Amino acid sequence: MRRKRRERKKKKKIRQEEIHPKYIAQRFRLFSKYDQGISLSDHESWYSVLPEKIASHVASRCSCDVIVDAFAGAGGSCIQFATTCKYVIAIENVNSRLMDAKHNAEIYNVAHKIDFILGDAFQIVRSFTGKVDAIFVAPPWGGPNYENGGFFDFGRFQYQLGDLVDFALQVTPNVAISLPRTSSPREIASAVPQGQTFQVEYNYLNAKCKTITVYLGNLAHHGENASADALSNTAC
Ligand code: MGP
Repeated sequence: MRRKRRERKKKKKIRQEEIHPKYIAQRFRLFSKYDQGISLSDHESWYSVLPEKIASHVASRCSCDVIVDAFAGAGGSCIQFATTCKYVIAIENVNSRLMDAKHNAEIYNVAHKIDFILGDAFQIVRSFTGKVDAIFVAPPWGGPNYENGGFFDFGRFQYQLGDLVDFALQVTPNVAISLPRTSSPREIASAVPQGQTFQVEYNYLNAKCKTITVYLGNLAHHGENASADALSNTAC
C-alpha cells in the first residue's frame, strides 16, 4: 500500500518536472482563473492549451448555436466557446484531460453548457454531421519542440493536414483549425479543397505570434479572405 503511494507520488513528481518552466510562467495567460484551482494534470495539456485571450478571440469568431471542440484537451477552448455559443460538444480521448476540462469549466461556471465526451473524435464526430454549426480542431503537433528555424514540418503531425480538413468538413462547412505559427501558408492552402474560401489568422499575444487559426466556410467571412494565389509563403 505504502509502496503504491510512494510510486504514485514519484510519478506525479516526474510529470510535474516534465513541464517546461516557460509554460508554468505563463499560467495566468493560459487561464486567468488559474489560482482558483485550474487543473492541468499532464505535460501535454500545459503546452497544448490555447492562451485564454486567443481562445476567447477564436470563440468570438465562432459564435453559433452548437460547436464541436474535437480535441478539447484540458478545456481552454471549450470554456471560451461556452461563452459565445449556446452549446459545446467537447471530445477528448484521454480521460484525465477530459476530467480536467470538466473541472476547469466548473471554475468558469460554464460546465452546464458543455457535453464532455470521452473518445476518438474521428469516430464520434460522424454522428454530428449536419447537426452542428461549427467545428474547432486543435490537433496535437507532435510535441513542444516543433520549431526548427523554418516552416513547420507537417510530417510530425499524427494526422495529414488535408485529412484533418476533410474530416472537419464532413461535419460542417464552418471550420476553425489551430496550427503552429510556423505553418507554411502554401501547405495550408494545398490542404484546403480547391475553390473553398478560407482565412489564415495569425494570433498574437503581447506582440508575440503564438498560433495560427485557419477559418473555413462562414467563419472565414471576416475581413479579408485568403486564397492559395493571394498568399505569400511567409510565417510569423
Ligand atoms: P510554444 O511555441 O510551445 O510556446 O506554444 P511559447 O509560449 O510560444 O514559447 P516560445 O519558447 O516558443 O516563445 C505556443 C502555443 O502554441 C501554446 O500556448 C499552445 O496554444 C500552442 N501549442 C503548442 N504546441 C506544442 C501545441 C500542440 O501540440 N497542440 C496544440 N493544439 N497547440 C499547441
